[in-house]
Amino acid sequence: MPRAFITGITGQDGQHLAEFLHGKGYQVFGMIKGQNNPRAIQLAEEFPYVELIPGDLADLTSLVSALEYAQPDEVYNLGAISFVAISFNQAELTSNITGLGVLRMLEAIRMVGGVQNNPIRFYQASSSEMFGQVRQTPQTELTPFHPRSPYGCAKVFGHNITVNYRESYGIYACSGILFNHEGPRRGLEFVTRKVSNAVARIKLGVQQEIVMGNLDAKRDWGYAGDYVRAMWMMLQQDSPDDYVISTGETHSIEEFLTRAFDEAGLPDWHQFVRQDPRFFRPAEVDLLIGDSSKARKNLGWTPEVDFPSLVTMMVQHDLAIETAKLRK
Ligand code: GDR
Repeated sequence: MPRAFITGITGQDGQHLAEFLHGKGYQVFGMIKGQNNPRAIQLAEEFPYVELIPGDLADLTSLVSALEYAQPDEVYNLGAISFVAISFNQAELTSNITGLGVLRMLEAIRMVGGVQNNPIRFYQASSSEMFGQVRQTPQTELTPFHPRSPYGCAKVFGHNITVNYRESYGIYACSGILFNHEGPRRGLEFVTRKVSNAVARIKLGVQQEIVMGNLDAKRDWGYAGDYVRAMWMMLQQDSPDDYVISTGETHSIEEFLTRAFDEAGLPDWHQFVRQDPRFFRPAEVDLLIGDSSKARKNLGWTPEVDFPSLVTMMVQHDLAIETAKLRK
């Protein structure tokens, strides 16, 4: 039975990946931080097959212990302070966890190594936020980085140190440059889920408006379930490499709003949306669109859920859960 160790197990991608790897016959270990973490209880109920191990990306010793215990074949580093907006207020913490956390994990892998002739394979969750103020469109693995937030800067460090440890020590380390990926498990702080959830609540009469930031930004939005498949595929190749994972389409926040309101059968969104400066960021990433032809060619990866289906999936999910809450 292959063994996988996941950091960021409580997040959207951690959950999708645990489910996917379990389906492939893996024994799945998830790292959980903090004392009495309330998400651990929730996770144990929903994913009883995941064995939780205490550890923290800020603490190298805990990472070494966790790897020694799990003895994984594959490590997926999805743990991060992942909300771009908060990284402006907590820049040092973000740099420590999202950036230096990658270095600590690579050092732990160097120390623990893996069983002989079967070295640990490492996946780093890199991000399209590294492209920031984009230097070319669409963005590929070779597009220069110009991050626009402390989060983006930390991800650039994580990406570069992953490449460096691969080149310096021969670690099987891959960096997946994933563009935005969404779904019903997305946290409510991210724009797509904020909208799908608010739309459901407006439809049911329990919310009156949505307060938002910049509606002009454009993102290449895919479905998280499709994207975790790409992570696994990267670690099954003969040699490690870096890959852009994206749909190749871009849509504005306004387009997302239009589709989401439409899906719920609500009138024009303009009358329900108010903009507030507190949701604007000190520096914005205006346009992202990825060219994932390398992943499509080398890994045989293709996304299965398109933009309209993604919006439908998220709005219908939120309508169902918000309706169930009302019935309680
Ligand atoms: P992003 O995702 O920053 O692209 O990073 P997010 O959904 O937070 O923002 C997308 C865009 O929407 C604009 N926006 C708002 N965003 C939020 N969250 N709330 C609002 O009210 C709002 N109004 C407008 C933002 O300004 C932005 O332009 C995500 C994260 O998952 C990262 O961790 C990941 O690396 C990248 O995607 C790929």
